[in-house]
Amino acid sequence: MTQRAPRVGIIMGSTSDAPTLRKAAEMLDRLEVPYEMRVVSAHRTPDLLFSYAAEAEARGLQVIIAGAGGAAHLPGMVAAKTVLPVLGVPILSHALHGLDSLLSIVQMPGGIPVGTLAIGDAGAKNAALLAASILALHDAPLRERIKAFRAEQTRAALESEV
Ligand code: RP5
Repeated sequence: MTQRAPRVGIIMGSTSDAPTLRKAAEMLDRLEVPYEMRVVSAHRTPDLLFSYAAEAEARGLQVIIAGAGGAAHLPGMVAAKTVLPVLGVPILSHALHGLDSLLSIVQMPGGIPVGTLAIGDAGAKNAALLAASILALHDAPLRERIKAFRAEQTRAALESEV
């Protein structure tokens, strides 16, 4: 985690989600976007969920990435309490391989949006990239860092050997 004031809040329903959400943190580190990371559970700490979401904007957060698995209410409930963009990451659950997480997060009623990413690591990585793109609308140096990441990815793909 960087020393500067966090612009992105990464929250998750359980410490068991941390290996997935670390993919988001790693990408934000790479793009030099300051973030914070903590466990906020819709079911186990509902009062914390409400206060975290309600206070996020005033604390300076600009995007929230919320990862949860199973009956994954966290992203939707956070979105209900803030107008900040909320990006939902479905965790790869054991019982239903993340399909439960995905459907819980993606099927929001009209009026309260959650930008839902892919299940698991790819979703977490892309949530960070999407959060960075949102911030880069008003941050030209960050936009250049995202472009550099894309260029590096392209170069690696072109130079890869099978
Ligand atoms: C959800 O329940 C969490 O997001 C996690 O994916 C799932 C299981 O949590 P643990 O029982 O591993 O703490 O709330």
